Amino acid sequence: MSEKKLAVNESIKTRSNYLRGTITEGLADQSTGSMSEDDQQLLKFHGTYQQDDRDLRANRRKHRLEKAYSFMIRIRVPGGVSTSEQWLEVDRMATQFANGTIKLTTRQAFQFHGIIKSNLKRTIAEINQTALDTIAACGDVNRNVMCNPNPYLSEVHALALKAAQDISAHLTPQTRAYHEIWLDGEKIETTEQEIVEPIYGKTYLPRKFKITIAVPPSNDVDIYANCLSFIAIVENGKLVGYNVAVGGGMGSTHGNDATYPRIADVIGFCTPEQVVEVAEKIVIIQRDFGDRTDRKHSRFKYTVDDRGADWILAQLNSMLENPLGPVREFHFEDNGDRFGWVEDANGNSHLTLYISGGRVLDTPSYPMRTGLREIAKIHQGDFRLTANQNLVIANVAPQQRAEIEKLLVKYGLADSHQQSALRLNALACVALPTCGLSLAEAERYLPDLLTELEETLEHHGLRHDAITIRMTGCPNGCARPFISEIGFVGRNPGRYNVYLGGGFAGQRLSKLYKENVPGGEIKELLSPIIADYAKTRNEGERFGDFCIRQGYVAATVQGRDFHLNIRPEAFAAN
Ligand code: SRM
Ligand code: SF4
Repeated sequence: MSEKKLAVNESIKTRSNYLRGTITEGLADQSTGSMSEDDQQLLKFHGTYQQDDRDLRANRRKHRLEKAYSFMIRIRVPGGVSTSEQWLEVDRMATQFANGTIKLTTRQAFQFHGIIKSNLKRTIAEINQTALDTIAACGDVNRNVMCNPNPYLSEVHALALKAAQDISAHLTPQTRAYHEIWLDGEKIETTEQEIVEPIYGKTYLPRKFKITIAVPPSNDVDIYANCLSFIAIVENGKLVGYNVAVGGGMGSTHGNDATYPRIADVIGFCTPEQVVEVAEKIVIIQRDFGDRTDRKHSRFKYTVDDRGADWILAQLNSMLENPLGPVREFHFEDNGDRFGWVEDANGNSHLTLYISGGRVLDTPSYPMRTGLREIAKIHQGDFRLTANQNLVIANVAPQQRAEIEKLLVKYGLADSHQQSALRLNALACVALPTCGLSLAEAERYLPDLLTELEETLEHHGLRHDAITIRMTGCPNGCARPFISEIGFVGRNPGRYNVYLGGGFAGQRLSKLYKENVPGGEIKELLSPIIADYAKTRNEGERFGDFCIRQGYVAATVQGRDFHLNIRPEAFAAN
């Protein structure tokens, strides 16, 4: 049998000399705002994507102008924790180099949009001066490691955050290319024999890799959507270790049933001391057994499905000094954020603010960014980015709280979470105008759709009932729509596939309810189901569970079933 050809990206990585490519030369070329195709792939490993403003495409084409190229920069924030000083610097750079906004992502990172090529190197250098970085924020490597954002609430959270930071540091690429290109680091020649990347090797991973740590009962980091997750197990108030979950992921492609979202399998239990070792070995398994021929089949979730979770466990155990133990009991209640103030055992307070779409910006009626800047100037605690695109002003000392509360009122932030439970549990990915892959709007459209749906919910007395609702501009699933109770996924401009039946704690995949629905018809489509829910739900029954019990959709038990048992009416012509 002939060997399958490797994916093009594999040869780009091989030729790149550990991610150098011709990035330095490309940055110096002032004749264009773009970079070469190969370097665009390599730039991702350095934390930046070439994009263009899609709102301007048609006009620029008409005037025979190059696309309006610019770069997105993703800043890694392991566990989502940033200091006030870092917040102020990110805020400054958002004005100086980017489009005046800070994007809080669904993986607890910062993003800048709209950086032009001539500012790229300086921006990345200045990010590094703040003790943050962008390496491995994107690319075929381990990405930003997530962790529940409220570590001060207990000793366990603090330990989980430390574990996330340790994993992140251990799996950061070792190549000096990053320092050479962006930080004017000295070029050190390496010999053929030297091991530059002890974990990744020359061709890194077949595809992106994602890790998270959760402390039950909160699954606010969506462990079931990650390649590898650790679930903290607490016995008698003490962290005794972590359950290990493998093979979660969201990305899929419309019309290609070989691609599908997948819920992670919980395969065993490790001690706190084993966490970094387990992460390293799982990454090595994916490095060696992941599919490098087809990038649509190269995520770890497919390695897990192709070989079986039992095989992954056996392989892992053969590589560990001590094998994993049996899975311990755990329970997740939800995957949302807890808004408002909470106080911890030390007397410090933490305030979770609702940030629509994770977009921190000023508008005439809501100077949110200015308010956060003024708070950062005096706040002695830190800022925590949540995986639901929200923000925690964390660790506020008792003597500072009144002063911070005054600023919250002054800038309109105090009421940020006075929203319907639907809105507080809603997520939208970036989509247009910056995302080159989006088929429809998400961040710019969801708030209006929520306003329409709120009318229906209020009408049925459901304003305070939490229902998770997520929208993405395409099926890559950046806002994890396939595990929400209601999911909208861009199909065509202005049209969405509507999914129902996801688990309230992110523990179950949804199912297609109706394909290619115009945005303007979504309220009409969902209103009868919402009315039925208000009338006939069981005590405490969640919307996703209800949709399955009432037969609106079949339950999706595992990723491979995602495209099965869809009602024929779901495909009726629109
Ligand atoms: Fe994502 C690609 C934005 C979280 C699955 N994602 C992209 C790109 C870079 C588009 C591109 O490749 O050209 C988007 C840039 C848009 C822009 O203009 O900023 C993009 N993804 C985002 C963010 C910013 C969405 C947000 O609104 O917060 C999130 C940044 C996270 C971070 O800080 O690292 C983001 N992306 C996710 C998640 C959620 C998660 O990780 O928990 C997923 C689903 C989980 C998963 O990985 O399976 C996700 N993004 C993808 C995929 C599909 C991968 C696949 O398995 O097929 C792509 C496309 C790709 O890789 O080819 C993608
Ligand atoms: Fe872009 Fe699709 Fe991700 Fe949304 S889900 S940010 S449209 S790649």
